[in-house]
Amino acid sequence: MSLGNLKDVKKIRIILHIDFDYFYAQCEELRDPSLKGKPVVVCVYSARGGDSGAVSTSNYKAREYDVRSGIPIKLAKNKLKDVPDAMFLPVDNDYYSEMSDNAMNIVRKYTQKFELVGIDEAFIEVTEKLEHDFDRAKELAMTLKMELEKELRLTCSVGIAPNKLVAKIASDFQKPDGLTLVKPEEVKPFLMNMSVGKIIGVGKKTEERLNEMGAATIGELARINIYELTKEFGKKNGTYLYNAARGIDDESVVESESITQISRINTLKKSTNVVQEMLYDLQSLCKDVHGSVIEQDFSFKSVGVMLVLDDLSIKTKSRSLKSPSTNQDELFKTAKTLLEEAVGESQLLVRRLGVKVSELVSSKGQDTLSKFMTES
Ligand code: TTP
Ligand code: CA
Repeated sequence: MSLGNLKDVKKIRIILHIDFDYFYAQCEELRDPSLKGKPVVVCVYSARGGDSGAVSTSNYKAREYDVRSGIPIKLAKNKLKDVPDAMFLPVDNDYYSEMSDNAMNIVRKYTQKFELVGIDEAFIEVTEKLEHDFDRAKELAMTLKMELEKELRLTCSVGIAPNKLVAKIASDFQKPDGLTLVKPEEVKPFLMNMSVGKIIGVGKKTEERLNEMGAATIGELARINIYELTKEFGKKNGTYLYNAARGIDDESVVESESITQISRINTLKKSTNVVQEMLYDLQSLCKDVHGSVIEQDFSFKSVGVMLVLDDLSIKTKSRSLKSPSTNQDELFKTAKTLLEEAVGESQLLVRRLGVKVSELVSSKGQDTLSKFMTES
């Protein structure tokens, strides 16, 4: 290999885009496993009452009936009128944020270069960590997917590519539960027949205009010269489209603000509903969470427990403290009270137990709770 080529290899990045499948609806299925197999439609009901409002998302069963994000609830009900087991549920943003925190904390463990781009989406860069090896990136993605499945029972789709643009298109390529690797030499053929609407930032209007210009696919877009594109869309957007058509994108993975919560989950040796039998695990989870809080110079203002019950449904409870704390004993006592309450409210055995702290405050006194960017 010539020195020139070696320099090029060094420049090539490995970026993963992780996108959770039918996220809100998947969270609902986790909380209530009896929903599995039924069409599930998560709805944002408007203040006008009745069925006014729009669909937030739906699971893949509901998508078979063409029920998707953004359509009116009334229309969704109409499409599913002959399906008696179709379920319409209201959004529960706090719960989805909590599931997102849990999921993203797992993703974050894989690299420092982590960028949160939505409640259920993140980019990570692993170029140096994996020494420029795309095959190792595929192994890492499989391990990550397995861990998310094992720890949280969540599925996601992952795209691996030399840049953010292609990684995002790749994660969408084999949904749900997908994994798509696009090596540098595969970028061009991968994009060729893809609709121009797949390019990040190309909405309905731009897509229509591009179609009128004879570019329905990215391959066709690549045949339009830069002058024509900048004339039509302006210098910035025209250049972006010109590069995107060639799979070129230099946007870096911008490390997201610090974490919003710290949590640990354990599978109990034996499922039980006797709090006394869970105290050893609770103590050790609190010790681990506390260790991590101290290591990162945080204090916490909220404590929570999460129980995975024998039917795999999830029960969570959390409580705010009077003031931010760094005290392990306070963490344990609060978690124990929450555990007692949660167990008291459920008939089922507890299979897995989790402890989390949130509303983290850094030692500098800054509130580090960063809000997610939601698309709705
Ligand atoms: P998406 O990732 O766009 O969709 P999704 O996760 O439901 O499905 P997919 O398997 O195709 O990725 O959005 C993430 C969540 O954001 C989604 O679960 C609900 C919410 N959302 C809205 O509330 N309104 C919307 O119009 C969209 C697109 C998403
Ligand atoms: Ca998603």
